[in-house]
Amino acid sequence: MKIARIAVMIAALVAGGSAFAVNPQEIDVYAQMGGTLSVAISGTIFSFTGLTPSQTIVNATSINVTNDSAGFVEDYTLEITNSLDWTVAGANAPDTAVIGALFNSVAPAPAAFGAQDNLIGLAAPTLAGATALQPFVGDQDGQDVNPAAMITLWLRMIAPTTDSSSGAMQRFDMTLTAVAP
Ligand SMILES: [Ca+2]
Repeated sequence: MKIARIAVMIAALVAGGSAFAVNPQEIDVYAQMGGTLSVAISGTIFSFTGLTPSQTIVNATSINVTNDSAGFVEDYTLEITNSLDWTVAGANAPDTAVIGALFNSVAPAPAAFGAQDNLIGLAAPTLAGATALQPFVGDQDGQDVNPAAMITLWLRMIAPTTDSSSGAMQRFDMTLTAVAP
C-alpha cells in the first residue's frame, strides 16, 4: 500500500518536472578572442653562396620574427626540407649540410649553436625552447612571445665536405610556425 503511494508520487513528480524548485541557477558564460595565430618575418629568402667545403657561416642579417596576431601569445616551431642534392643533418658530410637555428638578440658566434639547434631535413617540427635540450635558444627562446613582440632568428650553415651538384644552387624550405603557447 505504502509502495503504491510512493510510486504514484514519483509518477506525479516526473510528469510535472518543472514543479521542482531550483535555487540557485547556474549560467554558463562563454567568451572567446577573435582572430588566429599569425607571424610575420622580415624576409623570406636567405642565401649562403660562394661556400667552401665545411665552411661555417652565420647569416649576417637577422630574420626578424614578429608576433603580428591580434592578441595571442605564441610559441614557434621550425622545420626544414632537404634540397634537391643535399641533405640537412647533424654533421656535415658529402652532399650533407648542417643548418642550425638560434633565437638571439644579436648575431651569435658560430660556436653559440649547439647540436640541439641543428635542424634535420624532413624531421617533424621542433618546438623552440622545448624540453631540457632547449632547441634554438640563445638569449631569446621562441617561447611565449607576446603580440607585437619581435625576436630575431639566426641561421648557421656548415657546408658539405664535398658537392656532387657541380655548384648548383640548393634550396631548403624552412618553415616557421606559430603554435599555441
Ligand atoms: Ca610556451
